[in-house]
Amino acid sequence: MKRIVVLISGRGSNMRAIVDARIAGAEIAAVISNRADAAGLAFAQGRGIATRVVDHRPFASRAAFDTALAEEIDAFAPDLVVLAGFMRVLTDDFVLRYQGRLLNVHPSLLPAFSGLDTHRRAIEAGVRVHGATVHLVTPQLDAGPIVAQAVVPVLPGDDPAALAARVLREEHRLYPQVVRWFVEDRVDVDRQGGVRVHGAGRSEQTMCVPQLDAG
Ligand code: NHR
Ligand code: GAR
Repeated sequence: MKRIVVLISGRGSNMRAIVDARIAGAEIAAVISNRADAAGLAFAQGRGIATRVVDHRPFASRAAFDTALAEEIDAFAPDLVVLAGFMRVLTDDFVLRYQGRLLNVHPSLLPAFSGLDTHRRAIEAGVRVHGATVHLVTPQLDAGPIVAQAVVPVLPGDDPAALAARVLREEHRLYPQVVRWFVEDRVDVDRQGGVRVHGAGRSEQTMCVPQLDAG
């Protein structure tokens, strides 16, 4: 059984998609939030999953917060740590501790629009396609090896909320699938940071969702 710890900060809909995917050979060992009011915590509790809160605010430094967070994580001895809407930048030491088994979903087609407020920035830039990226986390923000991406159109009249909702639907398909690949030990990263998934079709690592005539 592969043990997974999921880190959230809020709604937790990606965490929920991973839980609901009921990935064979995987156990969601814990859901940990840096915010006590994260809606995702109640969902996890309802499913009998252990939850923890490590509030970042009382800590004097990012390093001190990350040390406390790592202690909580390590108590669950995870094989995989999944960032799912987790909103704190992590220190190099934290990232290196989980290197190769730390995943994130980012709401853009990286390397475009790393950082925050991606949907508004995509609309303002006038890009015709946008999407989501699942990547391995490295010390440099949003720059780790890309495992899979999902593409959605930017449609006339989109506001950030409409575009975010279109992207989020694809995150919910993409992220559980990538977690499944890790659980099945099918992911290889080469020295250049290229990611190969054994036995996956091209359309699985590159999800294109044209829906160009959708509302
Ligand atoms: N940490 C490292 N080292 N590398 C990455 O690739 C990381 C990471 C931590 C989080 C998720 C990321 C995203 O997908 C992620 C990737 C938060 C911020 C941020 O600026 C940026 C990127 C991501 C998550 N957070 C503010 C901070 O001061 C706080 C913002 C808030 O609380 O709302 O940490 O986009
Ligand atoms: C998702 O769209 C995720 O990609 C994004 O926040 C949302 C979280 O939703 N992540 C980031 O912006 C990380 N900086 P969720 O809590 O419902 O999964």
